[in-house]
Amino acid sequence: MHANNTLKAVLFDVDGTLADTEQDGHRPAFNAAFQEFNLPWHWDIPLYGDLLQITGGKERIRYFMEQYAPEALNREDLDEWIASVHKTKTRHFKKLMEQGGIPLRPGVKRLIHELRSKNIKIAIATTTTPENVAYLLQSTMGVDAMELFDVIGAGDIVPKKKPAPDIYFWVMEKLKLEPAQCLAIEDSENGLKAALAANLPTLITVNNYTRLQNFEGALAVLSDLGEPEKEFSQITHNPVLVDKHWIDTGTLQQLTEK
Ligand code: XBP
Ligand code: MG
Repeated sequence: MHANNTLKAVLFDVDGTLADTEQDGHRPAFNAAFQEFNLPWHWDIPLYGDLLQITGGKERIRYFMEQYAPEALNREDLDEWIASVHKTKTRHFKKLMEQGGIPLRPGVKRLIHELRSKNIKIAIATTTTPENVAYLLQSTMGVDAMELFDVIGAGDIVPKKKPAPDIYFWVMEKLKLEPAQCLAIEDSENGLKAALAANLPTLITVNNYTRLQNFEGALAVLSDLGEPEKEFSQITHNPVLVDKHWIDTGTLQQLTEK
């Protein structure tokens, strides 16, 4: 094992990776904001799947308008207006998280605590609004959940969102670590592109919106991180994962040594 290849940090994506927030969290929050603004827009489950190709909520609203409501683009205060619709969406997302309807995905909580106990750093690298990260983590892991993370990179902190690698560069700079010392966990093709462009070894856990996407270049593609009582299924095979049924720190270390 090379000294610089020892796993020092795991960088987690949020939406779709920590929890299935897109379909039942962000999507209804966007729809509630549209209603509050008296807009005749409704993002159903399949449409939202298409819109997910655009990362970032404000960017997604703009893209939707370009495709389906171009007349609404003519307003002079367009940027501010989109920002205010999006702010309303964030308020609705908070309410949904407080109701506690969206659990963490299998293995997430266990792995986070295990990494902490082994002194491996943990970080967040997401395009979502920073408040959303707090709402999700606090509703699922308690009021002090944010303190578990060494670095949180979120939202507009870098101008170019995923699939650009910028958020990963930002997080690694804060961690003072090189890509070979880190591992990213993502759920989507856009997320994988961002992580690979930052030279990060990347593990994929898929969800309903992403399972048919292209994950070439990933260390492995799994249903989820797995638990001893709820084992993951493997979608692409990696020799390290033969006879493995859930992801633990040792397995992540082995995956990065490959
Ligand atoms: C997911 C996103 C986000 C969310 C919505 O990013 O693209 O935009 O869909 O959140 P990731 P905001 O998987 O990297 O976390 O409305 O706050 O942008
Ligand atoms: Mg994601």
